[in-house]
Amino acid sequence: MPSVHQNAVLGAVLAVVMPVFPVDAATITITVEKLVFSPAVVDAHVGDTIEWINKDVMAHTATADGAFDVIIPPHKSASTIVTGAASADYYCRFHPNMRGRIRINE
Ligand SMILES: [Cu+2]
Repeated sequence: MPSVHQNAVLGAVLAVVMPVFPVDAATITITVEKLVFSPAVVDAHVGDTIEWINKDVMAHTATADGAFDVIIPPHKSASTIVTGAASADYYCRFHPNMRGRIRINE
């Protein structure tokens, strides 16, 4: 039997890989390489998906206090859907010098 903890992890994984996309939503890809978010600034609309692709051998996060906290494992990708609250400057919790910005256009 899966533990409660495993179910919670599975739920989190499914939430990442099977988001419900609005019809006209776009996916905006940000590469994470050598401790840099590239591009550092992206323009997005509410409902868009932001996907970070981590090319480094270490884990990173994309963290905007009070809005989102996405863990990006090494050589993996992770994503979040832009909400109004996600308009933010974000950083990596492990490497606070890593910074990026999502500019939300309603
Ligand atoms: Cu990092």
